[in-house]
Amino acid sequence: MVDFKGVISSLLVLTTGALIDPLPRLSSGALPRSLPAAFAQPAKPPQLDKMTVPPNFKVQLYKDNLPNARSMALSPSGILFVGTRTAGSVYAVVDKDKDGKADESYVIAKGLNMPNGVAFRNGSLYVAEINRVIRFDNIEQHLKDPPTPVVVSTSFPDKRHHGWKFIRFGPDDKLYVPVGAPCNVCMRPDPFAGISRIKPDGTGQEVFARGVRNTVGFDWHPVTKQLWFTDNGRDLINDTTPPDELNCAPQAGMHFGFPYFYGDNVPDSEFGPKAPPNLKPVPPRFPFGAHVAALGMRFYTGSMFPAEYKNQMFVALHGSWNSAKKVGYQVVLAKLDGDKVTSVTPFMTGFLQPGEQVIGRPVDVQVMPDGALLVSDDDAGAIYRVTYNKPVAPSKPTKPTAPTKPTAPTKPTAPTRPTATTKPTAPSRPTAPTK
Ligand SMILES: [Ca+2]
Ligand SMILES: [Ca+2]
Repeated sequence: MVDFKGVISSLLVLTTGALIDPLPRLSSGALPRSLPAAFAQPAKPPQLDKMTVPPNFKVQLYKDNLPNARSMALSPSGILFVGTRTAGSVYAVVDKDKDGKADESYVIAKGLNMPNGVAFRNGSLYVAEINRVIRFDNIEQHLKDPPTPVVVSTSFPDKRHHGWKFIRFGPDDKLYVPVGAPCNVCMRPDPFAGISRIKPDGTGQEVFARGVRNTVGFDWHPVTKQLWFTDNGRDLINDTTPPDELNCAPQAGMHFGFPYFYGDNVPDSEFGPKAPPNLKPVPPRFPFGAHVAALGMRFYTGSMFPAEYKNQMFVALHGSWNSAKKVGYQVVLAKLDGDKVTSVTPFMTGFLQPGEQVIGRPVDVQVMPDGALLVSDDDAGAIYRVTYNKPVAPSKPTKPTAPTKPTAPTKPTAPTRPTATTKPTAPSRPTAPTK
């Protein structure tokens, strides 16, 4: 629950780097440029008991009171950095005693312009706002007194529509920075509707992929190192068209269709005819439902979950905002066979309760060093931790019963089978002559 007494006091005292209690405010005491959604509409208390995961998995609370918690990035020392969209803040979350529950959180920055994207490299936290990327150096040692950020790049468009970013460093040590289409559907020049990348110092900006309407989550396959990313389909066709997409970009220079084609290269009624004649868009590897809002995704590289989860994808479906029937609102598991998606099944559900009651909206997922999976929820302002416990309980009892196995030796007593020979005694049936 949001502590409104705490809110009021924090209006006066909270400064950058302070412990969160519970809503960030400008040091002047004024509201940040972007009013936290959780303030205008108090964050919902996380309802763990309503979350459902497969057998032997468990959902616990990693951290609450993180208004508008969105994208996550983990430092090598295990500090979790969390970006926001409407709240304008960036948080650091620390599990000091490594017991799987965060103990401390800090406001690293506030009043930023939709700082949805966070990435970590060589001791520095990179944060993507709408039109720029900034960097907080040696941040792990300065959670309480974060440095003034270094401006890495200011060369991204300032359009707020789909302008918030998910960012990550790729295997090539470049920072991947998408720029969404500044519209529902429209044609715009580079770098709009694409994924750009820059060197860590901000130079060398180039477009890596085109025809991407708005990706808010991507990861590289742990083995093939190919980029996989989600993409949100356009609105205002109908409730079932077009699909959100799970795409793969094994190399630079590919085009993924937008705005000319969607899904399995279905031409958009308005923009399909305007497609460049030689365009060969790459169809999605998997079409999610329309409007599910596929956002954060990661390959599972941990060792806590069963082996079948290794190198498979978790994808957060944030949930629809304009579908007549609410869809999404869950974390799904996308399984691969080679580079083909073979199944997509619910993994964590319960965000959408009966009667279309929304109690949370998953945004991003993060695999922790111990193999647990974190899930951020910008509606509840919380981060959940999903763990797996081997079903040891049932196997133990069987062991004790093992002593009964000696009964197995009774099998050797199978020699009693010779009783089968008693069958021959069946001939004794002829005794039937008793007839
Ligand atoms: Ca702890
Ligand atoms: Ca596409």
